This record gives sequence, structure tokens and C-alpha cells, in this order.
Amino acid sequence: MRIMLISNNLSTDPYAVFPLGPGIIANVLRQKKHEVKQIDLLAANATDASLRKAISDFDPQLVGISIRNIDNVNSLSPCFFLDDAARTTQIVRDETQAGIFLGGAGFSLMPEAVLAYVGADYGIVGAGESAVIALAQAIDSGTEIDRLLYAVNFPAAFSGAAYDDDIVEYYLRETGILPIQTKRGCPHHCVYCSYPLLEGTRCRQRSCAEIVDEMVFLRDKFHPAMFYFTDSIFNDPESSYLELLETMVARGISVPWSAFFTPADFTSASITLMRRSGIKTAELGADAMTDATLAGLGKNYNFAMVEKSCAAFLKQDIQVSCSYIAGGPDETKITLLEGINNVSRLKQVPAFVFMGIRILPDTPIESIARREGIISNDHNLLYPTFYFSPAVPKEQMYNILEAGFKSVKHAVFPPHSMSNELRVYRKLQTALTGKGAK
Ligand code: B12
Ligand code: SF4
Repeated sequence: MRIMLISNNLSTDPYAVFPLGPGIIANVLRQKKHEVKQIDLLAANATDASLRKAISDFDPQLVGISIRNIDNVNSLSPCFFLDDAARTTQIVRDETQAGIFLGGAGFSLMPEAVLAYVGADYGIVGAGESAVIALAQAIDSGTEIDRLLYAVNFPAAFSGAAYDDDIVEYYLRETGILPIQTKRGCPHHCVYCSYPLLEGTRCRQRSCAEIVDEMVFLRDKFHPAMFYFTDSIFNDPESSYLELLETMVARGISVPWSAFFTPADFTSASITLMRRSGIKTAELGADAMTDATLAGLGKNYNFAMVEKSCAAFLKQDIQVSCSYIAGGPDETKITLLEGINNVSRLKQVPAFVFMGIRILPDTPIESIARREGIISNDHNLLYPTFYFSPAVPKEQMYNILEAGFKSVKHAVFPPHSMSNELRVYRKLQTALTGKGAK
């Protein structure tokens, strides 16, 4: 079949990200001999007219639209992205009779609601590799198929992506970064987090040899400035990431990389291995700023562990940054002040501080918010809705954080001042490698 895949994500905050999910879908469909045309609306600098023309030139028999983000999860300058997706869907409808299906992380968080809002025909919830093949087969043969296909009902698969030249070139020009996913799933139970819902609660790693083959291919073909491992947590509790790093060292991958880490008792040998395999910077999801609020988020570590993790990286001259969310369960005026103090102490660690937690369906924070009367039973979570600890009025929370972090040079608050600073920070990371980035 001729299948068009449209990546609808226009967000460039904190930076433009290569559409890895649609790339995987394109790859598996091509392996089944479907003719696939990928269009990334950002990379193509698409207008309504150019999108219409691309559709009529390709004349697809099926069109997939990827929905990565519903919103920007930022309570202080919220953006809602589904109107763009609805508009793209309408353009596709105008130009072709082909069936339209949705997929992607944003879509999978609220599939029924997003399908209805955007006005598409079908949706694939979760990892799309196997379900998309079944969907294409059914449409091709005229067999009836459910509107929503859930990945859990299909054989597990974990594929690499197609990295189409025109799309890769745009992202390399913009950031120098190419993303790779090495594992899926997270076994932790942080109260606000949707990642285990999206990817499951068990870590499943792709074969190290396959990942490193892909890195060698990408390095030699595109010369990226940096790889970004998009795993929910890179340092899984079983430490399977160390095997990957060993394979990278053995194969002489010399491209810098970065990833999300959760605070842990890192051994110096593991950090040495990260350094030898080219780590550029560790993004530590510290998430809360005090012991009490870490416990409120369901974390299994305390702030001393955050400090210990940072120190372990810094000791081997590895740059580390931390992100925090103020205002979660058990936040009080006292924890805010204590947290500002804690974060200020970590002078060598850039800190990015958000306020309020985006409430996503089926996460424990949703039940907490209902219990505390923050949302009603029929509240529509499609529209950005945030949890703020009822113990501190929101405005007061903002004022405490703003005043507290004003003179703390390594901390960014409020988040709308973050975009530029984070962008500068990222650019600096890639520029320092001297390759690829603008
Ligand atoms: C890594 C990551 C980042 C990194 C990206 C680094 C990089 N260079 O790529 C950084 C930190 C930069 C980032 C930023 C943001 N992120 Co982010 N990010 C993630 C994370 C952890 C993984 C994304 C990823 O690449 N996964 C790997 C790919 C292969 O998986 P996938 O895209 O889901 O694809 C699979 C399926 O979804 C499906 N699929 C995907 N597309 C399609 C299309 C079709 C047609 C079909 C059928 C199927 C399908 O099949 C794929 C293969 O199985 C997810 C959470 C998660 N665990 O999913 C959040 C996530 C996607 N991010 C999210 C958000 C909100 C953002 C930001 C807006 C936040 C912010 N203000 O910083 C920005 C936006 C950036 C941008 N320009 O778009 C949200 C989106 C949900 C929402 N509320 O809208 C998520 C889900 C996290 C969350 N809070 O719940 N992010
Ligand atoms: S916040 Fe991180 S460690 Fe916690 S459940 Fe989510 S991905 Fe796992």
C-alpha cells in the first residue's frame, strides 16, 4: 500500500526533536514492502498548500498522523497542541478518501479523547510496530478492524527507526542531535508519571549489537554531534545499560551522548564506563527538592542521594543537570524554602525548576487530585490540568520560588525564562563537540 506518515509536532521548545516514533513505524512498514512517504511538518517547513500538494502527489491509500505532545506540561505558560493535529487531519480529509490513523505518546495517553478531538478514523495505542502491520493488512484486504488497536494485544516488537535523509538533515542543522531508544518500560512508581503506562512496568532492552550497529550506521552516514538515548530511565535497576556502554566502547563509538538518569548509588566504575563511551551530560530527574516532597512523589531515594549522584558525575568531570517539579504532594512553605536551599547548594549543577504537575489519566496523582478535591470526577484531563499542593496558595508558591531562585545563577525559574536558557545550554553542549550543530 501507499502509506503517508505525517509527523505533526511543531514544537521547538526546548528544542526541535527528531520524530523517532514515526521513523520506527515507517521502518516496519517498509520492511513489509509498503511504500511509505514520511512528512515532518517542521522539517519540511510545510504550509497548508504544500501539505495538500504532497498528499495529492503521493495519493496515499492510508495516512498515519503522529501525535507526540498533547501540551507542553508547563503550568506557567501552557500550550495545547491538538488544534494543530485537528487541522492537519482536516487537510488530509479534504485531499483524500484514505483512512486516517493516529499514534504516538501523546495520543496513547488519552486515545479515545484525542481520536474524537482530532477526528481521525483509527488509533494505535502504545508501541506501534505490530499493530500498524495488522491495521495496514486489514485496510488493504477490506477486513473490518477495531477503531482502537492496543499494542498489548499484539506480539511485542522493538524496532529501530528509518532515518530519512531530508528529515535527519533538518534536525542535524537545528541541534546536531539524533535520538535512539535502547529500552522501554520503567519499574518505578512515581505518582505523577505516565511512562510506565506508555511503555510498561518492566524494562525491555533492545539487543546491544543491534543498537550499536545503528549508531555506527548513523555516525558514518550523518556525523551527528550527539546521540540522545530517549529511554524513560537510562540507568535501569538491572544495569543492562552497562552492557550497552561496554559494546559501544568495544566498537569504538566516539559520538558524545546524553540520557535521562534517575538518582542512584552509581559506582565509580559505572561512571568511568559512561565517560569512556562518550557521555556528554547526564540529565538527572531529581524531580523534588526535599526528602518530604520526594516521598510525596513516590520516589525511592532522598535528597542526599540526588547530591551523591551529582557528585559521582562531577568527580569524573561529567556535566550533570537536574530537573525539579515544585508544588507536588506534601509541598509546604517550609519544604519550598528547604528545597531552594538544597538546590542552591548544588552550585555546579544547572537546575530547571517547574511548578505544578500535569495530571494525566490513570496515574496515582489523578486519584490524589480527586481525593483532595482538586479535580471533579468528570473533569476532562485532555486540557492541561495541574496538581498544586493545597498547602500553599499557587501565587505564594510562585513568589517564594521566584524570590528564592532570583540570585541563584545555576537555577532557572520560572520555566518561561527556561526556554532560551535551556536552548543556550543545549547549543553549548553540542557546540562543544565541534561537530554537526549549527
Ligand atoms: C525523550 C523524551 C523527551 C526528550 C527528547 C530528546 C530527543 N532528542 O528526542 C526531551 C527532553 C527533549 C523532551 C522534550 C519534550 N517533551 Co518529551 N518525552 C520524551 C520521552 C521520555 C520519550 C520520547 C521518545 O522519543 N520515545 C521513543 C519513541 C520511539 O517512542 P514513541 O514516540 O512513543 O513511538 C512509539 C509509539 O508511540 C508509536 N508511535 C509513535 N508515533 C506514531 C505514529 C503513528 C501513526 C503510529 C501508528 C504509531 C506511532 O509507535 C512508536 C514505536 O513503538 C516521552 C515519554 C515516553 N516514555 O514516551 C516524553 C514525552 C513524549 N514528552 C512529553 C512532553 C510534554 C515534552 C515537552 C513538551 C516538555 C517540555 N516542555 O520540555 C518537550 C517537547 C519537545 C518537542 N520539541 O517536541 C510528553 C507528551 C505528553 C503530553 N502531555 O503532551 C511525554 C509523553 C512525557 C510525559 N510528560 O508524559 N522529551
Ligand atoms: S519518573 Fe522516571 S523513574 Fe519515576 S516512574 Fe517515571 S520514568 Fe520511572
